[in-house]
Amino acid sequence: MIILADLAELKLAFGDLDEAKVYGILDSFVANNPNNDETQKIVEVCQHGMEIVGEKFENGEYFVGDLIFAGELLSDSIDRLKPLLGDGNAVTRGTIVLGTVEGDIHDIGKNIFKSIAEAAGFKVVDIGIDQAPEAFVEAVKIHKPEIVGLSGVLTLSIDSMKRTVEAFKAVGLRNEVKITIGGNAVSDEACRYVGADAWSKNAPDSIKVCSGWLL
Ligand code: B12
Repeated sequence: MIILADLAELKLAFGDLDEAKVYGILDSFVANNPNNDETQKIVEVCQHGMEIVGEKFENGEYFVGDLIFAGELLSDSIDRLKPLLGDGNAVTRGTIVLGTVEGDIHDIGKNIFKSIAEAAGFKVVDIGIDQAPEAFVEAVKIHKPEIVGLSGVLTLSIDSMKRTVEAFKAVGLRNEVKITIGGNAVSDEACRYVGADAWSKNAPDSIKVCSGWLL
């Protein structure tokens, strides 16, 4: 069972970039063998901790080096939790081509989405960060996925996402795939502007949408 006070402490430890404390709390969670829902909750709390990091960066308390450290801390934390997110051996539900759009090098959220999608039984073809529209088109031609996931946290990434969707239209592939966008910058309005089918700032929720598309 996970304890709410520990979750609050985890979020603060993340915001403080207190590595020893973060790992200590995570190790005690893992020792209690949380179920998939509880593990997703823990992932969400780590993500909220990152929001504190973002605020401290904005008000000048943290610098880019701290962001890099925060990124590594979150990635290592997800690695510790990954075995609890599922065995990934379920029947393959479908394929998702995933990448961070052009101009954006953030990949922590993308990697979390990937881990959760794989745990839910999807095959994920991850084409990496800073990927041009043409790279997504090429990957779709090769892997023939049902779904394309575009990740991006910068405000500028919304325009890259739009260019990517337009590239699919230009080669007649837009109606062959469902497109979901995710990352800090997405919203309902951005989704309409981009021409995507769905958006989410929360990986577990978006996996439910992806699963619904394949029913
Ligand atoms: C860590 C970090 C970095 C690290 C990234 C390390 C890495 N490997 O990714 C480093 C240091 C490299 C970095 C660089 C920069 N960063 Co930065 N960074 C962050 C920070 C602190 C956290 C981002 C993050 O990982 N969040 C946690 C993840 C889990 O959240 P998420 O991405 O939203 O993902 C979740 C959902 O959105 C969803 N999701 C994500 N992807 C997908 C995809 C699909 C398909 C779906 C369905 C769902 C989904 O699921 C995830 C899990 O639930 C944010 C602050 C913040 N509060 O977000 C700033 C932030 C994003 N960075 C910012 C900036 C300005 C920069 C730099 C320009 C800094 C600089 N001066 O050089 C550069 C950008 C370089 C570039 N061209 O991309 C700004 C962006 C401002 C803006 N509005 O555009 C922010 C908001 C900080 C700030 N408040 O100013 N950054």
